Amino acid sequence: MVYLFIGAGQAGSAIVDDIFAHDGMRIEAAPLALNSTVRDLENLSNIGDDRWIGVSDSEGLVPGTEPGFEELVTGGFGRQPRRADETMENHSGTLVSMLSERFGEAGTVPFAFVFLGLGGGTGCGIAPHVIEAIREYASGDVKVIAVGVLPNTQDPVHDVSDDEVSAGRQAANTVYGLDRLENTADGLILVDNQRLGYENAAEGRFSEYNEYIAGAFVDLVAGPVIEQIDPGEYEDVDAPIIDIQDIVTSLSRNGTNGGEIGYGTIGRAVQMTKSLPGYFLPKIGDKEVDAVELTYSAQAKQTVENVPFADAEKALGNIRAPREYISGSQRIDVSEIRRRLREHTSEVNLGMVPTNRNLVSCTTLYTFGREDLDRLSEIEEIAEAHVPA
Ligand SMILES: Nc1nc2c(ncn2[C@@H]2O[C@H](COP(=O)(O)OP(=O)(O)OP(=O)(O)O)[C@@H](O)[C@H]2O)c(=O)[nH]1
Ligand SMILES: [Mg+2]
Repeated sequence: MVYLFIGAGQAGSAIVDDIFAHDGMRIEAAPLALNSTVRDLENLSNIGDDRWIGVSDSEGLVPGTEPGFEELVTGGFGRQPRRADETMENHSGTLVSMLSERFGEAGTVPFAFVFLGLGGGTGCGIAPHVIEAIREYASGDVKVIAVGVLPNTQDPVHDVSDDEVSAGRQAANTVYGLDRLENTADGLILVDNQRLGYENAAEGRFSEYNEYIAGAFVDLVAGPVIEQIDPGEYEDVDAPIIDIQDIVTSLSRNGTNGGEIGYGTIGRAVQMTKSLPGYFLPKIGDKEVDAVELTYSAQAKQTVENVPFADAEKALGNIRAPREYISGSQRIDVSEIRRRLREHTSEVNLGMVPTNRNLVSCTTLYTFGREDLDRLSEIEEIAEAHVPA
C-alpha cells in the first residue's frame, strides 16, 4: 500500500519535496514530480530523478532517468495552462503505465494528494489529467485531494520576477484550474501566497512558506503514514487517530449542496515540550502545553486569510504530541479543544497522534463551500477584468 504525494509544476513539486524532507514519510508514502522545466526538477532535494516525469510539448511524458532528459524536456508552458492541458490530453495513457511501473500493480493506492500552483501553466493545466490517471491506475476506488496554491494578486511586481505575468493572468489561470479540479478531485485544500503579505510574497520567501505547508501536511497524515497506527489498536486516549479517510470526509460536503467538493484551509501551530535544560537532562523540564492556545493559534494561521469561520461546514483538528501528553502525566485536555473547534461548526473531528519529537503541534483543517470564500470571489473578479493577451 502506498500513499501518493504528487507535485505538478514548480510550486507543487517544491512543496512535495519539503514534505519528504520529514523523517518517516517514505515508509508508507511516495513522491512523484511532474514538470516541464528541468531546472525546477533539479532543484528538488528529496525527490530523485527516478521519480521525475518531464512534460514536453514535442516529446510527451519523459521519465527523469531517460538519457538526454534535459534535451528532451524543454520549453515549458509559460503560464499557459491550456497548452499544458492539450499536451497531457494526448499522453494520459502513458502516465497510467508510468504509475504502475513506479508504484506497483493497481489497487494498492487508497489515497493521493496532488499539489499545484494554480496561477501557472504546467501544474494548473496537467493536474486534472494526473488525477484521472491516478483513478485509472488505482481502478476507481482511490480518493484524491488536490492542494492548490493561490497566486498573490496584490501586485504582480512583488509576485514574480517575470513582470509580463499580470495578476489578471494568474487569476484567470486559477479560475480555469479550480473549475476543472472541482470535477475531478474529491476535495480541495487552498494555500494562498497572498497570506505571506505584501512585503514577503517575493519568491525568496517561498521556501519558508513551503516548509510551513509541508509541516502541516506531515502532521495531518502522521497517524497512518508516519506512525502507522492501526486505530483499532490505539486505546486509552481521549481522541482517536485521524486517518486519511477522515480528511477526505472532512472535505466532502453533505449539506444542502450535497455532492459538491469542499474547499479546505489548513493551519498549524507548535509548541516545544522541553525547556532548553530539558533537552540535556531528559528527566526535567517537561513544559506544560496550553493546547487550547495552540488551537487558537493554528486557527489564526489558516492558509487563506479572513476565512469566514462562521460558514465553516466542518472542522478537523489533529494534535501530535509525545505520549506523556496524550495519556500520561501531562495529558492534554481534549474537551477544551473540541469545544473550541465546535464554536464554528457542529461537525468536528478531533484526533491525537503520538510523536517522539519534543513538540506538540495542532493542525486544523476547515471546510467551506466555494461560494463562501471571499478570496475566491476576489480572484474571480480579477480574472473577469483580465483581457487575455
Ligand atoms: N508557495 C509557493 N508558491 C510558488 C512556488 N513557486 C511558484 N509559486 C507560485 O505558483 C504560481 C505559479 O505556479 P508554478 O508552480 O510556478 O507554475 P508551473 O506549474 O511550473 O507552470 P509554468 O507556468 O509552466 O511554469 C505563482 O503564483 C507563483 O508565485 C513555491 O515554491 N511556493
Ligand atoms: Mg514552471
